[in-house]
Amino acid sequence: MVTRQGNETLLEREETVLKPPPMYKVILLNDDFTPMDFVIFILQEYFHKDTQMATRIMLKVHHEGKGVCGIFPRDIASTKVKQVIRHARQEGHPLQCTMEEA
Ligand code: TYC
Repeated sequence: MVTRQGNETLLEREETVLKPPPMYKVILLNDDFTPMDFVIFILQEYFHKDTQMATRIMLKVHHEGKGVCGIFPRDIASTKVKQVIRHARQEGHPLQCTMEEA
């Protein structure tokens, strides 16, 4: 960006002008079939939650229909969604995972 003060022209460094990258919430959705223990395992394995926090998030999803697992840049969020769905399907569970801009 260029600003003028009297006769002087100031050029700001580019990083101070660029917006931070958009961030995305990774969201787990409830269903009637995926075992609670598997959802807790997913939250520990892919989102680095301890047992207490993983259990808390799983129960929130179970009771309220959805819950946030974490907030990441777009590529990382997208990779996590794919990894979670692939792992769930490998185990025969219908667990759904999605992302939305934070
Ligand atoms: N509702 C599931 C059950 O009763 C548990 C569950 C929790 C499933 C969270 C999915 O994202 C989920 N076994």
